[in-house]
Amino acid sequence: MYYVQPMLVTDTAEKIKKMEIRGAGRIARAAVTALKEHSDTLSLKDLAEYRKEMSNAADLLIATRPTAVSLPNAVHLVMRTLSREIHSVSTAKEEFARACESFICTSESAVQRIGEVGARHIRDGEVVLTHCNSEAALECLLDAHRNGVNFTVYATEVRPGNQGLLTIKILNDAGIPTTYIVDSAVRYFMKEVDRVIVGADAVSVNGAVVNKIGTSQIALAAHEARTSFLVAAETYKFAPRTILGEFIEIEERDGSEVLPDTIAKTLPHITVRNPVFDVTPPEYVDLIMTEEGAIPPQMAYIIIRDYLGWEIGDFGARQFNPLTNNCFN
Ligand code: RUB
Repeated sequence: MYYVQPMLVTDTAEKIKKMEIRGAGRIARAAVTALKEHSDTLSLKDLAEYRKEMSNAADLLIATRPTAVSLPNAVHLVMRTLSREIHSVSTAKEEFARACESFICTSESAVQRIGEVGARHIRDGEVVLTHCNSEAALECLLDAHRNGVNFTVYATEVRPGNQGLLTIKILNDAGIPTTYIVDSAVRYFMKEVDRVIVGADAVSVNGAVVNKIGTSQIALAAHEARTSFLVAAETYKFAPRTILGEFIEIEERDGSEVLPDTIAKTLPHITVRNPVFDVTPPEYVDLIMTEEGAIPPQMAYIIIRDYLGWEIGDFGARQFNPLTNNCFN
């Protein structure tokens, strides 16, 4: 039997590329779900062929968006099951399905736990600013609201993808009073803000946070105004390879997302650049809220070593350890 590009894997990869599935946590869960369904539907009997097919599918998914470290981390986390000693395809499939279900469950409960951790930082009467559309950051706001804390929110528009619309819909549905502002108005309003809470696509070993473009400008304005800047990030968004000094690639998308082709073609001397993430240095981050608790950015290495299982000197020799609060442990 030859490799047939699995529909669900290619569909999911396309949706991630086109940002129909977006947000670091959702991307990770969608990729793992596609891999599980692919594995379930394969009818191969030869273990080497099965492993090869799964590895091709994993590569295809990982290649979709370069910045969200949650994607390769999640894929490696489940794929490592297949590098263990296994003697039959049916056992491999069972163990793989179990690892996928475990990852999805762990990832969802991490968001809930981050919500509880983050909600403790939001107090009555406060004004919180959020940027983009982060499940983890929003869960902090929703949890605080469920606990009866009265606060208001500034939510940014998030050009060019307008993810702010998703955010204000969620906040509106929850009944949280929110003011919607354009990205460039952040510094204007910062003096009224008590706390910024954003999500993350990746966190590097030195505690630098990669998140939606504009986040680092918001951090700068928060720093200037002495406003606390909090990041909500599951441990599987921490980037082990940054221990080796590897940089996290910043995705640059097509300029037509910023300036429609119909206009661009009338302006032949104009080039559009569209980086979609930026890096906030650790000096501007007060706390990173993970499912293991809130940590200062300087503790990012501990998360990579103790919760993801990578250590300096270990590269190449080890794979990821299971996440500690794995639903099946
Ligand atoms: C999404 C974004 C989010 C992080 C965290 O960017 O920057 O803040 O992914 O989200 P895009 P979550 O829309 O380009 O994917 O907490 O949901 O994982």
